Amino acid sequence: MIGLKYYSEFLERIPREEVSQIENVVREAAASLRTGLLIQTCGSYRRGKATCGDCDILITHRDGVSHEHLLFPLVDKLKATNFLVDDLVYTDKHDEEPGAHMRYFGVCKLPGENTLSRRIDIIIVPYSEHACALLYFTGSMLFNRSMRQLADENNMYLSQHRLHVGVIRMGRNKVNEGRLVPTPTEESIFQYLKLPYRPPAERDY
Ligand code: DCT
Ligand code: MG
Repeated sequence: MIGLKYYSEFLERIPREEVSQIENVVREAAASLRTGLLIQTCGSYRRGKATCGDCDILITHRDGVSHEHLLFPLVDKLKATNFLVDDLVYTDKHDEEPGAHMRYFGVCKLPGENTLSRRIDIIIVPYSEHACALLYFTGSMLFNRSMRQLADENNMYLSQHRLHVGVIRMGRNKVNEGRLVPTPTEESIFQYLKLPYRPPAERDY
């Protein structure tokens, strides 16, 4: 129903300047709730595209705890100013699979008469998962698929949460989960996969 309500608006690409304005609204609201949050717009925006289909915002905190219990107050704050206008997915991590990210997928609109309603995704992750989440959320989808396949072929497991090495598979089943390795940066994930680092702009496929 929401897709139909905004059908023609969602067909419009978002100029990157507007994505950056949307990011700033979220940044200011988040900063009024907590200090020191890391807020980064990922997806096609981070890959340097001139226009984006939506706004993919990743939030974490270096101290490893201040990201907790942030999503609901942040969404409330953004609704109070009528920036968020409709919800699509709004979940606490306990709702679905254990350890799933806190996420809000919805619709936002910058103030003004001539602004369009835009799709916005906000994901909040613990700092230990930041690099894997950043890599995933930056995409592209095709690039993610290739990275995961390469991980599989090298007895590893890569997800939006973590990287495991020494995984043993029988066909598609994992018979041994292997070992979780620290991934402090995106570069570290490329290193495990023995790949030269690729900046976001070179991750379309
Ligand atoms: N993603 C993925 N697999 C999916 C969907 C998404 O790996 N099935 C990842 C890759 C990109 C990131 O999430 C954000 O998704 P989108 O916003 O759909 O893609 P985008 O590259 O930002 O493109 P768009 O400009 O259309 O938003
Ligand atoms: Mg996107």
